[in-house]
Amino acid sequence: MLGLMDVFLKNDPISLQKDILHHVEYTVARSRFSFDDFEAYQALAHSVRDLLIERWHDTLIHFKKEDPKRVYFLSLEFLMGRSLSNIVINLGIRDQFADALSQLGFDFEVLAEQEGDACLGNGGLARLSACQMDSLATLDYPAVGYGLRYQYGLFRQVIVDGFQHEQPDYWLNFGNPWEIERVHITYPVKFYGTVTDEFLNGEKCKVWVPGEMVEAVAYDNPIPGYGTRNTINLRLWAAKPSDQHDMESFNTGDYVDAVVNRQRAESISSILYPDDRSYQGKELRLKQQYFFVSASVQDIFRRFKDTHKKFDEFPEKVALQLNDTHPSLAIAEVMRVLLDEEHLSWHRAWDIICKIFSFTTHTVSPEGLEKIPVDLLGNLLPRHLQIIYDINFNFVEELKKMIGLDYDRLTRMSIVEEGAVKNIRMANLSVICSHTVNGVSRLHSELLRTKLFKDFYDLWPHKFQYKTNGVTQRRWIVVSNPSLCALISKWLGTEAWIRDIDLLIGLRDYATNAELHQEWKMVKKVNKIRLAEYIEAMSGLKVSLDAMFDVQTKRIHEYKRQLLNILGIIHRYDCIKNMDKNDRKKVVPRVCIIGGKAAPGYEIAKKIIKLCHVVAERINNDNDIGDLLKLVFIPDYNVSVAEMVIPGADLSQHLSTAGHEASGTGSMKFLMNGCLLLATADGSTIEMVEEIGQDNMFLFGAKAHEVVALRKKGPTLKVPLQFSRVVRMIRDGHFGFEDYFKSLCDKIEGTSDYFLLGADFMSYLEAQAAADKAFVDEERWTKMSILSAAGSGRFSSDRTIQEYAENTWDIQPCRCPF
Ligand code: DL6
Repeated sequence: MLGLMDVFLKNDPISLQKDILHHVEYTVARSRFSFDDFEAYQALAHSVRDLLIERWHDTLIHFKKEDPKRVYFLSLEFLMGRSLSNIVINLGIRDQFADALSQLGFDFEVLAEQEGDACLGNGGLARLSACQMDSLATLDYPAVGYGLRYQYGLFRQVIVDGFQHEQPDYWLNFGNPWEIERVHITYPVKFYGTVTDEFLNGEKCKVWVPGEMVEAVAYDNPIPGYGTRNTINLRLWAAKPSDQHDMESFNTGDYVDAVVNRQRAESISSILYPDDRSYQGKELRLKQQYFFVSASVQDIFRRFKDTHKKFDEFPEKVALQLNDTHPSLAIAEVMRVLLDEEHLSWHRAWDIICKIFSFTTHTVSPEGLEKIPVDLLGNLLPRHLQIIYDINFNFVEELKKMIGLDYDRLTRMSIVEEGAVKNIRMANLSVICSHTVNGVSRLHSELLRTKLFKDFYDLWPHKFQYKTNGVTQRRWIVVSNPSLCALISKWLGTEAWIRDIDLLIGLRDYATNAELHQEWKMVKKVNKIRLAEYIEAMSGLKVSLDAMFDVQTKRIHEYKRQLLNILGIIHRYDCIKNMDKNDRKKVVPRVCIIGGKAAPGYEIAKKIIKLCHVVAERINNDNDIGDLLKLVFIPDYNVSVAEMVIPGADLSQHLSTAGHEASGTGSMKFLMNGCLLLATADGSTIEMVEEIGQDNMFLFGAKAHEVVALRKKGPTLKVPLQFSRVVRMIRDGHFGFEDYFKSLCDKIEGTSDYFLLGADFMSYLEAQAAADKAFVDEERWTKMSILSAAGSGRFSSDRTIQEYAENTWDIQPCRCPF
């Protein structure tokens, strides 16, 4: 019988159409003679999914046969966005499907737009996980991703009168063709209860008698690689009531209450926490963490035990990657299983732990490190708390032997934080139990070694590494910027760069080629038109294509300094207002675009969004200004919006106060798309400058090592008059809402200017002026743009993943035969 692959090898559009129509009729249950774009999308997605499943099965069978060491990537967040376009490109079948569809009277791009975003994550960390899954599959690594299948993803941002409102994102409303529900792959997950000592074969052992049980059901999401048959699994867990859940209530006769209680079990996987920086000891959050960790660990043990008897082989077959501290309960859980269920000695179990875990932190600030109140943990997971205490006891005893009775240091390094509220420090647990601790850029790693984890670095320097983040060029060029993709392939004479991004460097040879310049500018123009149309459709604002499209899109945070951008815009507006006609002719027109979500409880961030709107309102309606300056806030910034905004940007801003952005990945997407960067020397930007050269980026601001000294200067720190003037304009009600913005202004004046907006303001304005100057010199700008893309190869997640595989996980590719 012909497999679907054979159909493609024959490149047979009729078979494809038949297949799509079959799904229209039997999967979507619409008449094949009458179906709309959304139904066509659903049918198309199911046709593609059939292909995906074939490859996925082959890969899983191949992995099972070869039994390589696998990496298990544990992450509480995956920001996948849309899947269709990415999948057909990775499978190499986009054009065949597009042809087949056009003969049916449908446009592939229009159907792709029907898909909603899977927003199962907040920001950088979550999108990084998605990019890394793509690279793991493409590079043929035997990997499994594990996470949570939230019913409500990240909130939708709606702007009402300039204020952010949050609406629930029930993304599963219209079904999700990319997941496969595995009703037979379920595991019980236990909570609460008590721990007792019992004797087994004369040995004392711990028995955890849980007070609540919930079922974890697997939903598999196949992730195809590009240019390979390998298709790996992202397994997300959903919570369902267990048959044994709260049997007490049934027995006591309150049937309705008992059913309601059972439903409550589902709430564990119902909602994603919408704050990407702080997690206050919430029981539900802890339950989510343990729920996905417990199910994943059971799954990993089941797979291992299918083919292995001896646990000494465990580290040869299993690498467990902790994506930040969110999954770090896995350490206590693996220990518990080895001790209490597999009855290994503490010594053997601990030896295994130290060989299998690696930890990556995505945080710079000590306040960002997770802590769990001991009372909360002890109540929810009593046995795990005991294990963590035991790990800590052994660690502190060893530490005393190494460093003596240095109580300050012992206190700092302990997993347990004493105080009014006693806490478990999840980062300390992760560092102590992992063989490798990774930062996400060189600067981040330096900050980890000298500040955040200095005590640990002094003890175990060999544990500390870094892997500068990367993003996948499949999503961020091939899918989102098809014209640039075609242009790059044409000039490099090959599509091989899609798998081997180092080839992009070849563009340098044509950086001054007039023909490439023409084509490069044309591609940018096409993308600017698309973005301008989106802006008009969304806000009614018409923007000039001749203006510089200047973009800052990312989560709204004080440290990311969207406020600096807005103050700069007010300054620009103020200058233009005070110019005579002749000077106005020299102004470089700008369309300033800002976008991003503020965590629902983050008041200052919400005020920044409102300020952006009131300033936009004033500028955009000032006829005296015209096309010289426009300001647009793009609501509900997510992966698909990013795919449209990034290719259309001329300039992108990355303004974090140096030393506060662990890496930054948005900048990498802009760079790959030939967008020029205006940035501080922070996170991975420092490495970008090294790749593309200082002349091709607009760098400004204090360096990380200068920031501390500047802060110390405090009240004696002089801020420029220009800065005081724009803040005064806000305070004086130039844009209205002066009472509302008072606290925002208070935050950036005098000693309260923690993120140093005032100190960096002049340098920022100078960088902006340099960008203006470069923009009017088209040839120079285009050359800089080509060199930016050419030098972006190092920032592919393929490079990051290869480094993890070789230096952290010790895994080998395992390629499925075609
Ligand atoms: O490593 C991915 C990404 C970095 O690029 C950003 O610099 C960093 O802020 C971000 N962190 C988070 C919050 N995470 N936690 N925990 O998304 O990670």
